[in-house]
Amino acid sequence: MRYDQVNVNLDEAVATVRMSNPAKLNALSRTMTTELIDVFGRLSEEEAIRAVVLIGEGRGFSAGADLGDLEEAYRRGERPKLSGFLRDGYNQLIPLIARAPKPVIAAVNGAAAGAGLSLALACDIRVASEAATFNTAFVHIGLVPDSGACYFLPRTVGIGRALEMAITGERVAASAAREMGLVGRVVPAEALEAEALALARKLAAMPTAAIALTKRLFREAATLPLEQTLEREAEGQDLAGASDDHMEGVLAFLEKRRPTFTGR
Ligand code: LHQ
Repeated sequence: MRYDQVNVNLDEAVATVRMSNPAKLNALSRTMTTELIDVFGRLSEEEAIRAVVLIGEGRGFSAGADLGDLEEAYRRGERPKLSGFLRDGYNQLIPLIARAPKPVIAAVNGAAAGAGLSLALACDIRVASEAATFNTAFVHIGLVPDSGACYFLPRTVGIGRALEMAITGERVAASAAREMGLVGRVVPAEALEAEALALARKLAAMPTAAIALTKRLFREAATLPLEQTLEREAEGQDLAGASDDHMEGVLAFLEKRRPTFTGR
């Protein structure tokens, strides 16, 4: 897989996806967004890949929409209708990440702003460098949060903190992000990639099908009443219970040995 602004490294069952436009802190140009859609589409389908790490090249994770893309229109005084831009771009990408049938880890190496923060939020686990910062940014250019931020941010940190972040647009440091549950762990900058990879390798050796079902159940449960959630869990347990990994997990436990999971 060769791209202009994304690098993909495959290492056994783990894929590392590196956004690569460091001069602009990996702002999401149309090119990068299109490439990420292609990458996540392929990685979702690829059964041999059982965990994905998303990281940025250089000192930024992603500064959100590449404001240079629309510069000419703005300079001409045009007020572009942005919905098409979103529908064709981020609105394709975000569900691909959130619904990927395998865990996706955001390794937040630096600034995550605007749609860059949304990208991190769409991932299942966020590991941050001590140098990472988080800001919704949208308000500073007179926009509303997009690319899933309205969905994921309140669900991740609660509506109070989410609104505070969205309305003030203030940058949140890694330690504060950890305290509010925006990221799960914070590690020294130089250890970030190794830590994220180690976590990805660990997850890639776990029951991938059960992880994929868990992701789906959690997303669905966010909008369902209890009884329907219980029913979805029961259906999910039928699927998980029929998996090779369920059989292997139970037998390994009974036989007091380490399980070998295939992801199926
Ligand atoms: C950038 C960007 C950037 C281009 C830094 N684009 N070059 C938007 C529009 C349309 C449709 C609908 O959806 C959206 C969704 C969105 O994502 S809106 C939000 C867009 N993002 C922002 O407004 C964030 C803008 N960036 C910043 O506020 C800062 O750069 C942050 C806080 C991310 C980092 O600050 P610093 O660490 O101080 O870095 P810097 O500002 O010096 O940036 C470094 C370079 O990156 C600089 O270029 P230069 O040539 O001067 O070195 C910036 O111009 C460039 N850059 N973000 N989004």
